[in-house]
Amino acid sequence: MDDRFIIRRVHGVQALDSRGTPTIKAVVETRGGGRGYGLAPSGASKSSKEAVELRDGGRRWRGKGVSRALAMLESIVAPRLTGIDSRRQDLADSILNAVDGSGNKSRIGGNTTTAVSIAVARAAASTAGVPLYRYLGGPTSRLMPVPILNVINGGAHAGNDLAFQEFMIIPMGADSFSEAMRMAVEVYWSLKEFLKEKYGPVAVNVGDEGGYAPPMSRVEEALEALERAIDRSGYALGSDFYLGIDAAANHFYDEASRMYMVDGRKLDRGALLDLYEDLAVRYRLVYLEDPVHEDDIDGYREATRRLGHKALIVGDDLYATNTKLLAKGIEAGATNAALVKINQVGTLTETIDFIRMAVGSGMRVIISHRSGDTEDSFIADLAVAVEAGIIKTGAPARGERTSKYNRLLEIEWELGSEARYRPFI
Ligand code: 2PG
Ligand code: MG
Repeated sequence: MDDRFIIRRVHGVQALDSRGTPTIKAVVETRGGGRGYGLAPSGASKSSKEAVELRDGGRRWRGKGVSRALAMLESIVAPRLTGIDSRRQDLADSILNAVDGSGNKSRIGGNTTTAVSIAVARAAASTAGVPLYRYLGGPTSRLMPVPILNVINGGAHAGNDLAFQEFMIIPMGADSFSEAMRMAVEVYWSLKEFLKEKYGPVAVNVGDEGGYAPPMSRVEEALEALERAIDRSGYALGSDFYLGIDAAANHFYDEASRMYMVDGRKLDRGALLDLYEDLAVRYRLVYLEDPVHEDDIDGYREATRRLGHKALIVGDDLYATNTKLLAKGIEAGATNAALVKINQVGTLTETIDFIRMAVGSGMRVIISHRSGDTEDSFIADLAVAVEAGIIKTGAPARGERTSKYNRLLEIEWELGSEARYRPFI
């Protein structure tokens, strides 16, 4: 047995995410001198079905401290992981689930399990002396993801009146990842100029994911601005670029009236789907995430029926990276794509199981950041490892977003002529 891979130490320190909220950084060391870390991100527009973050409550950090989670990590998790082979990700993750025992990670915290699970994978890759995407994906992984960049923020991520949460540009016409990033950044800059001219300097303040948060109140204004920015940069909407939306519809759904509040109007589900259909044609939307409330699986199916032939209809809050929820979605024909966020489920093994199930059913998968994220670039390696072909990780601004893009640029350089880039629609 190769005991270089044996875990000799696991510990955690408190870190901060991009909103200043405490999070966990786990560190795993192996006997062979390998070392891996992992940082847990944190969402703002969460699904009700996500793994539960363990927070202290009380006054300090306004209740958001992680000292209890760190204590659990040191006292319960570390002793159980010490001595196992770091390449046994399945074993490490099943130990995390066993010591948690709650079914939704609420005892030791999904923030704890996410950080530790990532750290185990990195420790094994570092012991083996191979890049993380190679360790996770093997020698054949070479597909770089198409980036979906959220450049106008609304909903729960910004202080404006836009109902939809994310307005995204998709540099589909590029022939490599690095070209895609150049094109996207040029549009991001043109957008800044356009917004400044039209709405004044206040319009180019950025939201949680690095996109601008202009004082707009109608969703069409945001799409119009993206179209103008693409045009100004000398690109064509519908070939070089396409557009995408994460509606995050939970956040503008009114439970009492069962209506959606968009642009100052109350829309029932049918009218909301009509709006998407109209916008999809006019603004070349090929990506629509969480178009309806997370409990309305029929609504997702209806969106897929109406728009699925030309756009990815993506389940985020609907699935919460959970295979049980995905199985229901597959059975119902709810979506043709699924978003993947490791901290929604809390371990890497469960995340990979989710990806396998989704891809096996014919869905596309999109590897995603969280609105509260960190400098940990794990999802960049994951996207290449599983050849997801699509990543969603914010605007090309703010370090917690650029860390993912910069890691992908590095991976593409490492892959050299082996690297591939493919439009997804
Ligand atoms: C989403 C995400 C990431 P949050 O809804 O897709 O963009 O936001 O992390 O706040 O859930
Ligand atoms: Mg979402």
